[in-house]
Amino acid sequence: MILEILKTHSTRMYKTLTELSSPSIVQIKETMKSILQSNLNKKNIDVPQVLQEPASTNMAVEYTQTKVAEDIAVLTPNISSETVYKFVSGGGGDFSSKIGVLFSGGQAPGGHNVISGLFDALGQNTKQGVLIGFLNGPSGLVNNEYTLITREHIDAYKNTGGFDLIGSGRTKIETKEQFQQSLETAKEHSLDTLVIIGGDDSNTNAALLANYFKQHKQPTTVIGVPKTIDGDLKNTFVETSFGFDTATRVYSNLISNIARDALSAKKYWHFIKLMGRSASHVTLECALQTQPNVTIIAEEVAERSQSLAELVESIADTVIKRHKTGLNFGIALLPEGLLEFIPEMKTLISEINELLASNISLEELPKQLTPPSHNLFTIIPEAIRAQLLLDRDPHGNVNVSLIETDKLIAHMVDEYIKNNHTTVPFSYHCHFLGYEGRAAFPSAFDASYCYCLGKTAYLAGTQKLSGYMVTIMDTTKPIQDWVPLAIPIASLMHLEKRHGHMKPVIEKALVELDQPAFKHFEMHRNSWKSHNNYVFTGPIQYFGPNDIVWRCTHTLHLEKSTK
Ligand code: FBP
Repeated sequence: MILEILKTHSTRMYKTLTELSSPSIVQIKETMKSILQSNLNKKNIDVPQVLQEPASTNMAVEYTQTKVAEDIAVLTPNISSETVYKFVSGGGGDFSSKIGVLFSGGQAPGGHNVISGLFDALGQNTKQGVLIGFLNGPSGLVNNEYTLITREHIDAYKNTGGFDLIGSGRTKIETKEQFQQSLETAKEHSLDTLVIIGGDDSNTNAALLANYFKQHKQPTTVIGVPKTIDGDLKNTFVETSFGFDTATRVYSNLISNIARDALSAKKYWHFIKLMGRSASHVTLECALQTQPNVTIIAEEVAERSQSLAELVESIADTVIKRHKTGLNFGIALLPEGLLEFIPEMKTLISEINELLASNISLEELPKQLTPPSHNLFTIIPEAIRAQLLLDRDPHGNVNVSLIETDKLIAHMVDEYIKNNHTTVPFSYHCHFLGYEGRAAFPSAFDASYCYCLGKTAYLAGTQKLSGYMVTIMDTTKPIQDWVPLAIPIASLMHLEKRHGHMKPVIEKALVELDQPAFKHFEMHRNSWKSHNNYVFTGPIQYFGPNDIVWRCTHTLHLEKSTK
């Protein structure tokens, strides 16, 4: 079938069948697979009834109405529908036969299942279907670099983590040329549907592309899929982004292993920084799963306008109190984005950014800081000061995510104790948990959720819902009761200042302090501080009793059970 497609398909990039295969598929031979991978590749995934049926027997009906902000509607006039759709049996849509798909941004477990769901839906609806994977993120679309996805790929990648089947990237489609080149790629392949699997920025890109395609009469339907381990792409209709469940379970297993080591050795404090570029959802979820002694939630620090010194003192206070009851060890969780939520630190970082932009020398820079920022700069350990000055992001700004917050805080707690409580023994280790969780085999939840998202993306394409994001509601219920939806991406967007310019973006969902997950944590954290209430979660289980294999996150469970 592939050779036939090749003959009829555009030849700009297609050469031979061998060249078409991405290198990774050639490498994945059965002998190279772990026993777990072989079994997971073969594992079936349940879907609700509506996603089992061919697209020709499904239709989208109104679920509810939402709102698109006026300033966003002006910027995206071609995709400003305010109807949220639900997919149900009956009626019938068209079917898409040429679909393009790409990953955008950081890896998140389950991505390959979105592609598997798309592939299976495509195969179920047409024998002539082509699924084109654009390589290494949005740049693959812009530069028309791609591979054809085949049954062989799906059989080797189903239920695996990572994005290595087609790769990912962080290119943003921003310039006129990039939009036009993307349109040319869509036209060249006669794409019926383009599926963009990404986070807030990537889904914003999906909406802007959809708007551009419509404006230029390009009939490709653009659909977004909510991905990010950070968990900050969620709203009334998106209960969770995919990957959050698996990543937090991987981290929780590692945290609880460290906790058990601490409990055995009784001599170390462990400072563990957890990924999550801005929001603290990952840290909060891991705290709920493992019950460590100290957990810092960045959104709370901002709410209380805590200074770095106050934060350090509050952690040292727990160290000292535990020491008084004979416990000279503990576990502290810190979110990756913490520094930007400490008001004085945020000011310091923005002053450094402005000075860096003025091309001032690094020796001169500290002298030009305002007195409060200068004071703060001087109490920060030297290694961290160097990171503040030397590590830059692509825009030339301080690369906050590279700053070793765990070391900064642990070092300052150490200094504080040495200066004020000389008799308290304090030894510490620092850890950063991030990449360990982004490419793990997806949990049963993420595997099913993602496969359903892929199938729903196919349906949304057949219904021509361009500029929509697919999502699944009621995921704490049995799979048969899951509700596949499509929501207008424009309704999630607002204008925000980014690098000095107002841009339409999807607002990141931060941890809300009045919501059930934080409230539950707040209610229990004092007892976790003084006792050893660690919960040892163990690794993710993929086979076995349902109550071990099948769990949703504490965050989702708490949010849904209090509604
Ligand atoms: P996405 O928002 O693209 O899903 O990526 C999230 C993330 O995993 C953050 O938690 C982390 O700060 C960042 O990616 C790391 O980025 P990189 O992979 O470029 O090092």
